[in-house]
Amino acid sequence: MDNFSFLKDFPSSFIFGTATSSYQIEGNQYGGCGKSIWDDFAKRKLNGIDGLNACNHYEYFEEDIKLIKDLGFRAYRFSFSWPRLYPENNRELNNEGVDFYHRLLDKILENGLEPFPTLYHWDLPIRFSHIEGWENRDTCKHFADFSYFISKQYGDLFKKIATINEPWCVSWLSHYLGEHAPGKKNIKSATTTMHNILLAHGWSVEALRVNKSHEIGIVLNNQYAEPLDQQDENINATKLFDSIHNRWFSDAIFKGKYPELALSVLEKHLPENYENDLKKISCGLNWIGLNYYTRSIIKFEKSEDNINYKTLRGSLKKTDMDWEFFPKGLSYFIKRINNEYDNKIPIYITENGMANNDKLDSNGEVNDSDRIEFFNLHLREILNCINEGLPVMGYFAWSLLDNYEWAFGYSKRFGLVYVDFDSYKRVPKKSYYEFSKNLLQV
Ligand code: IFM
Repeated sequence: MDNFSFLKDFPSSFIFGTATSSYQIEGNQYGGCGKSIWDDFAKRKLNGIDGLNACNHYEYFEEDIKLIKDLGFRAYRFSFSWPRLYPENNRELNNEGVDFYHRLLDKILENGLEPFPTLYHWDLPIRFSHIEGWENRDTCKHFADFSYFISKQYGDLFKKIATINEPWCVSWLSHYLGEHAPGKKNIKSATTTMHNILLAHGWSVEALRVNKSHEIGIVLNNQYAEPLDQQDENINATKLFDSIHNRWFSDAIFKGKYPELALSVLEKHLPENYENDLKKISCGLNWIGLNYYTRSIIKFEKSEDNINYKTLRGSLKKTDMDWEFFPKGLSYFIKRINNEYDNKIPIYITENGMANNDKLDSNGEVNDSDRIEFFNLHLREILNCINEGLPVMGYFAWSLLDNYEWAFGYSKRFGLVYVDFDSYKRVPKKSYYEFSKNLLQV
């Protein structure tokens, strides 16, 4: 069961690819890159473990693109680093940065891969922290300008583009739970950011379309929520979790409103006249990206902010992040998008994968059989959805390389390719070969 021979059953138009992000792989000591909120957060909260070197993709990108091509993937999802392009302010471009993304895109195209760029994957230039980052609407305006710049500069080199990666992480995880940069724990900051990051998306879509008719998407991370048991208070807590984590973003984007349940606790923290922005936020997408990893078990627990739930881990098989294998959740969200939001919109699984405690064995190989099982289970869910007629068009394995896993530094390995962070040597793992064995024949 744990092999990928069934990949041949996917439609020939289905796109298999892999995903990365700028801060996690590029190495910001290279090429005149500026500092981001993650450098500051790493200094304050992570003992200085930051993305200074990461995988040195800045110098190794040709090898990395070749790895993607040699595996048999057809697309590459990466992100533009805003501080690499505009290190100091929003007017002075770093030409080395401009040149880097030209060389990267040329290499992607030369290798016959489709580029799937993302405009924002969390490396907000540090200068914005002086104006409270995403809590300030001005940051959204600057992001729209940045989006326009990218479209002008590189827009002829790609068709599809995503605005924001995982708005829940940018807002709730970073401003309420405090686990990501800037590390705030404040409900007003979090709610303001939950709105502003969507506004930034809306303004970005508008700016991109001024220049060109791109195929535009946004990437949402959905997490399946299951009540601890069937007691009413746990069921209601689960609904609240779902409303804040998942529905907040998809309701706003597809329906132009926020879910009532989340509003019942968050509305008082939203910016004044927030309703006026919802039209722009729901301005229409060409595709939707879904990142899916796991589920949470939800239990009622009173909190002073009325966020009356606690998330627990269940007892299913777990990854090195302590995240349970729960592949059913993936088909659940594909169906939810299709049934409840838009039954025509093309769906791309823009991230899915697992951290594993990978080590080189005595032959210099990495046998990541658990990752093969993980991919296998999730890809089968997708194939079932396609066979039921759902418009799932592509799948991006997270991630190409072991990389900087945010608050966990370099301790969690998600890659299809093992990285030695001292020598930058890349070693394809068994999961890489399992994909290539099957995809190269398709
Ligand atoms: O590494 C992250 C990525 O940056 C965003 N989605 C989840 C991944 C695993 O945590």
